[in-house]
Amino acid sequence: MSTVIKGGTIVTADLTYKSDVKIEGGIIVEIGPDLTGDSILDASGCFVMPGGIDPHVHLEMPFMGTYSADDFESGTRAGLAGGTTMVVDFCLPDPGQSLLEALARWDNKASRANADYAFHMAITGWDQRIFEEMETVVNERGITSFKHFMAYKGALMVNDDEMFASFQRCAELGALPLVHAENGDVVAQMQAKLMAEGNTGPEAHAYSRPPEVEGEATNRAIMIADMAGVPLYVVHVSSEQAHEAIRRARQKGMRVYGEPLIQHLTLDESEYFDPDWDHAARRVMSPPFRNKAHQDSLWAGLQSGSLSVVATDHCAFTTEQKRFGIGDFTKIPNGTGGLEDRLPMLWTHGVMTGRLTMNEFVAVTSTNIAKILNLYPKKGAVLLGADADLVVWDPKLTKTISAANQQSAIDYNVFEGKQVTGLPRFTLTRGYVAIEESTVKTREGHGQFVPRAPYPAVNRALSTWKELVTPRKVERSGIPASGV
Ligand code: DUC
Ligand code: ZN
Ligand code: ZN
Ligand code: ZN
Repeated sequence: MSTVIKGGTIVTADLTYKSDVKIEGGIIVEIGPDLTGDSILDASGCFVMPGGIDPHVHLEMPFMGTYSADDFESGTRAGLAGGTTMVVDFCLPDPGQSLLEALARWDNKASRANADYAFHMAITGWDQRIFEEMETVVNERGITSFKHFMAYKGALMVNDDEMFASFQRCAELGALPLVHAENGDVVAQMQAKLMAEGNTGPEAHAYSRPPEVEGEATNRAIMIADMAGVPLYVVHVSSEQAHEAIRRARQKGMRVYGEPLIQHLTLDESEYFDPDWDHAARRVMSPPFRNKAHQDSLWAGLQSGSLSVVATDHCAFTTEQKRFGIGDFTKIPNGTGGLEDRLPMLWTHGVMTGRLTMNEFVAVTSTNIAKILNLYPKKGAVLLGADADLVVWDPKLTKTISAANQQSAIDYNVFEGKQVTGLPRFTLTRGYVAIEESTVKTREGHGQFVPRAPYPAVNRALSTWKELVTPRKVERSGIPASGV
């Protein structure tokens, strides 16, 4: 059985050209004019692009005393409805739990996915067993990226010594460290002070995590990565301070990648001052939304290439869950949705406004992260032999975003009421048409785990950007006697 996507214009990170695409056995087998096949998908007036890859989601995540409400089934369904064909979730071991035991739990949860997925492994402590298990995680499980939380003191946070040890291990294994860069010690103090002063509402969340805590941690993580001789990926870059640190590192020749979120690009801090407690609490995430100047900085970063990827940090909680934090903003579960809306919002606010070209849109939603995570060209490409994870994008389709017609399991949407132009006519996951305009035909369990190869030690181009210093001992003829 073959399928031909007919009459569309292919848009990749590099090229825009008219061509048909033929799919068989879940992969792209032919690209060219006038192709024939067993079934035809009409792409006239549409752009045929690599499906979106969201490298930052938390599905059914145990966090802040509860679980995020979208699981791998509803989360990947939401993704497909919005043109996203692959997600990368964070495997989060419980305190003291073996990485491999945690992975077994994640394998089980993810078996319900409607689209392909990979994992990052979180490092939330440090000991000999973790050091040893990291090798198995990389070489036997194909998980080649490790996440470090510099915030969430007393829970997920790692200290600098743990982070440095893990970064060095990543360098040895050809793996990529990721950081959530906020200074968790400073945040904890700010939270305590705000609460003591009676600032208990969701607006205090933003005051407790100013741009400086993000800028400081980003700089620190970059310097520690440089010491370890490893590249670095900074998740949810929300401020000019963090972006500035990344720009400077890249300008010096370091492989540091920055990932802004669609939420930070399009929503601002005024949301936290809404008189409706629920409205504000539903938008509590870390880092918090910022002001217009920070947003402009993030857009500029995407345009100039100093920021590489647009993600969502999809971590959805219901209104009921958000209300755990009534009277104490530090207990509001952190996180918002976004999986279904990332591509339409970025197209509307990026491509339609002229801030991004269509090719840049494909780069930052799919191809760049496929390259960074060593998934390319299986994912993120319209090439012969690539997986047929494709979106047939209709630039004329419009809708008003609303919780009333979303796939996500939660009861609201942070983009509620926003009009978007540009939506999938079809979304294909390994050749299977999971979305046909507004008809959802997803298949639970269709999604497969995608293992990744480490970055080879013989070619340290990605693993090391500089020679590490080997300590040189000085032979001395005489050493003074100790003591007096
Ligand atoms: N930030 C969030 O808002 N939610 C999940 C984890 C995170 O770092
Ligand atoms: Zn984070
Ligand atoms: Zn509201
Ligand atoms: Zn996250």
